[in-house]
Amino acid sequence: MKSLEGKKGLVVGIANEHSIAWGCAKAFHGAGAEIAVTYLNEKAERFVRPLAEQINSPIILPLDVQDDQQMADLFEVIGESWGGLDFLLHSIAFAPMEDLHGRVVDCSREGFLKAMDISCHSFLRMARLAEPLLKRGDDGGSLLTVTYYGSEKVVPHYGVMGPVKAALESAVRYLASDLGNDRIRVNALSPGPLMTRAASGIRDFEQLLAEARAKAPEHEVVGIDDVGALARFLVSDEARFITGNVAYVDAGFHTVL
Ligand code: 0WD
Repeated sequence: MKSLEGKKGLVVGIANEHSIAWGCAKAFHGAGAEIAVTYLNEKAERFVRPLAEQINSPIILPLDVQDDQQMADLFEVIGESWGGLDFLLHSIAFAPMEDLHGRVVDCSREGFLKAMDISCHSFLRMARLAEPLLKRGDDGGSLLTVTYYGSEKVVPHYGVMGPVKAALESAVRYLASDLGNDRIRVNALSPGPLMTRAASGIRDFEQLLAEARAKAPEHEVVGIDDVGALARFLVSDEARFITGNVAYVDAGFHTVL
């Protein structure tokens, strides 16, 4: 039997075939899970729908996490169609370019709040809506988000996303504590740098990739399938005692100076 056979999961954050969320969705599907997929807007739908169809997604819906009604509708459809949910992946981030490209000390209040809202608080909102659906299963369920090492150390040009990811990682620990009694597990994946649309907003990203390859103990950079493999394990029953973690998949980069 495949490790996720019979499980149902929601994947938020596929923009195109380079997205980390797509690597995870493929891994979940390959392990036997049924996957609901969202796309940000009409423009994104063009790229996301064909991918969702490749993995036979029975639920393909729009979701801009800033739109509370859209998020409520999504979870309602999931509840009606599936009667429950086993896991979800939140793989989204956003910061306005002018704030991302400046010094953190100059970041505007509006930019900071928007980055926090989309990249961090949206995970809490999703957890709250998912909670009653996850509780319907015998063994709780699992929530995953995606963070980056720039939360911990100052990474050139990561800017305001550093403090935002630090808040996200802390939120993971508090959510794990809040939801643990219901056996709902909460973890963050922390991949090394990967060339995606989100990454293209970071200045000198090529340099970050080169440095990761040069310094990481394994002298490699990871791909979306490597992140997918970790995500597949973390949402599986085999990971039932793993919660509140930041799980690195970065060829060891975070361990070296
Ligand atoms: O090196 C990297 N690429 C790393 C990314 C290393 C470590 C972590 N991450 C994180 C990112 O910070 C993010 O949290 O992984 C997550 C996924 O990012 P990604 O796969 O690198 O990037 P991408 O394929 O662009 O997916 C992020 C998507 C958005 O894409 P665009 O390109 O349109 O910004 O997040 C989605 C959107 O699809 N997104 C939203 N979804 C719903 N509502 C919203 C929103 N308001 N804003 C952005």
